Amino acid sequence: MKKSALQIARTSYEPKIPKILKGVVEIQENKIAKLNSDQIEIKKLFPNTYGLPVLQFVEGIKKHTHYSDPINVGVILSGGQAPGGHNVIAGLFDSIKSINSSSRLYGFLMGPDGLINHKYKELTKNIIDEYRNVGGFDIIGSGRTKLESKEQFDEGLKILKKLNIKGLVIVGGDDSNTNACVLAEYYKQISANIQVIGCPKTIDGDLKNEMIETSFGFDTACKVYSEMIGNIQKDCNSSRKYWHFIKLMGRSASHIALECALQVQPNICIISEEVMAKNQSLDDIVQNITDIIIKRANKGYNFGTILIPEGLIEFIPTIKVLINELNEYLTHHEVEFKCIEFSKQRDHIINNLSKKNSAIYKNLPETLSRQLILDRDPHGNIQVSLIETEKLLVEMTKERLIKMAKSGEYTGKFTALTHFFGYEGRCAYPSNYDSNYCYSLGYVAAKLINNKKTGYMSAIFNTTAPTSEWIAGGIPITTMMNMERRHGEMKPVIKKALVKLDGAPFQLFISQRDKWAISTNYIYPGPIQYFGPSEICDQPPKTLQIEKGEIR
Ligand code: FBP
Repeated sequence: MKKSALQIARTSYEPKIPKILKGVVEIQENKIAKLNSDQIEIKKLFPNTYGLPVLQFVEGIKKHTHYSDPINVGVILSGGQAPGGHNVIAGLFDSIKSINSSSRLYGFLMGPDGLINHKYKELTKNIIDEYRNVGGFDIIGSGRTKLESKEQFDEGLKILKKLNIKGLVIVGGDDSNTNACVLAEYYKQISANIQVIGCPKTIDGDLKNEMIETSFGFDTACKVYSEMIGNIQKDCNSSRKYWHFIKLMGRSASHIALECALQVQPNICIISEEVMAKNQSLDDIVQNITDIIIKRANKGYNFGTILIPEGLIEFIPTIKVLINELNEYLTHHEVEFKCIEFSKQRDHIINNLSKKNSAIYKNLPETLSRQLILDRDPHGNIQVSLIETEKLLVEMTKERLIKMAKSGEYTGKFTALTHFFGYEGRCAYPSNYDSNYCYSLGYVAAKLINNKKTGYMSAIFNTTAPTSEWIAGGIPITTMMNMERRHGEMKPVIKKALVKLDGAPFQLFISQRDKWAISTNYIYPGPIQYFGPSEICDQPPKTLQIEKGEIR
């Protein structure tokens, strides 16, 4: 396979790891500061993995390990791609080899399916070396199958036993780490002697809490999108004739939109969590957009940029209630609904929803109403990447501006272009931050297995400090769980971290946004740099730095 110059250069980059991981470590057990709600139910569902302490690796005097024999480990990449996944695997590989050079690493192919269907490959040094610091999940592929039934767990166990695997690492987002915890609990309950460790992945940035600073891939994806938005801003400030409506990935929370807004200073950035808190309707959102377009037009600026979080539609309170009813209806009438002709599906839904939701659904633009009944993902989530919110907002804005032009309230010129940035960033070459972070996460996962831990998520903290000072450990997954309604049933799931409206990043954004809206204050971040001065190449995400009070 022909390689680009950067690919060659990146595969030989040596990720920096925390100093603590280089020497002899011992494990310190710390108490959990704060627990989520629903603890009684979680305790009942996870009797074997509930109530574990938070772990931190500290300098040790003597080797504190349980396996001196070779240790075989399996790995699964689950869910959407995120830059750095290959480095988790590389860190895992190097770590088990450092324990015993005869240890083996097996990758299950195409996500959890590989475990259930016994499709795997051994990851040898030659294979690993090809993928170091390179984006994508193609070393073993990824998938979204939900690991949830006893039959799946038992099938998995057969192959894990056959390969003499002691530990399984599941690299995934909130749903996949929830599955990792369920699997850990089951294997513990049946004394299978297999440990399960999760790894926090998702570009969406919504797998974070007091103990997980960020999910991997968020940094790189936001840097890629910010570069592209910056380029668009340069273009629109040059030609001064287009409004760019840019939808950004982030299935639920608006972390990506907020991070990009802080990096590029657009004219408008919608934050879904604010829309929900203010109980805004689709019309309110369009009203805000048109107000700014008119103000800019009055200054002669018939151009601008608008960032739209992918998950917006689910945060508009009335639509959220409608989606909940649609989810329940489609779960319980899946077979019947699939038999209905496409042209009749919309009317069928209108006739089967409650009166209030039926009226809301009927009044939605037809394209949106059809997109809301598309297939859910295996975890029961609506696939918001298929909903064209950016186009919907352009249409509604245009309609309103035409009306206002007729009444003489608007005299500007409105030409809009739409973009959706999501897949463009998910497989980018990981930034140095993600390369180092992911390699360390993988390295730690192996150490947790080596110390007989199960039901933990591999964790690295203090990541805005120089890498050598990063702190490493493990977080019990059950501490992140609460009960939520999924597929019409209450299930234990890891709580998604939404943008905190009282948090420093959002507060900084709102203190600046009126200025950014009317005048033109664009920032052009440029492409990710991999080689060069540290202040250009090694910057952590801006939101994280603001959260820690390092940027005000
Ligand atoms: P994960 O939560 O699995 O990391 O995936 C996140 C994401 O990239 C979302 O931002 C997006 O809505 C979704 O995946 C798209 O899913 P798919 O890859 O199945 O099209």
